[in-house]
Amino acid sequence: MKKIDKIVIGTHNEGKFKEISDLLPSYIKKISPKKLNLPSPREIGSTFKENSIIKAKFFSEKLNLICISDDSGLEIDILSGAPGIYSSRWAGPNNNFDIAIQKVFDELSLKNQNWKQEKTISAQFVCCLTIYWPNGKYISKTGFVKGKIAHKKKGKNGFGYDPIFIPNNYQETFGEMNSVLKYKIDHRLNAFKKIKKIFI
Ligand code: ITT
Repeated sequence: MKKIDKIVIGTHNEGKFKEISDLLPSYIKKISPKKLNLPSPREIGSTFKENSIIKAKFFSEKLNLICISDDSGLEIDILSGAPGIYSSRWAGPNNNFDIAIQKVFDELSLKNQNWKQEKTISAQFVCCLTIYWPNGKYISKTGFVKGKIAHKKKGKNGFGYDPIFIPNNYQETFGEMNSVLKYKIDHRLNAFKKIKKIFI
């Protein structure tokens, strides 16, 4: 297979763009659809995998280039996996994660008023990465990181739900954690490990 020397990172999310850029070899030229003013496709899939393929196919076809895309989110066990594929949508049209995180707390309180006193609120971050080639070939792989929901927001690092997610075997939230450490244990790395041979 021809070595990949240029790739579209098919996301409008700057946190994801940076993390995926750092996972890829430095010699690969990384292209941002946001910088090209390309809008995102509608995420009409019902799984992370379907939405990840929709994004990768869309940007690959628009630019006639190989694209890697990510569909990801937070699944909370006692909320039956919500927000799940709606993780981004819980933040509303202005992508406000104060709103999304408040919604998580409100939904947990609706389920159980005493959720802070009860046992651990287990959750996981999920990420499906898809690499899509202009000839229509693609590969999709999913990775996870398990953890629990913090009782309040903590930390200013990262993005999205990072301030309320404490990964298993750690005491601090992803929002408090140094990004170098987060990148070594998270769902995106675990998905990437399953496809990285493509880049070797
Ligand atoms: P693109 O579709 O343009 O990639 P998006 O942010 O809308 O950007 P998703 O539809 O995949 O992406 O939504 C994923 C959401 O899940 C994202 O907005 C975050 O809120 C959350 N999320 C995913 N990975 C995360 C991480 O590592 N840390 C914190 N939140 C994360």
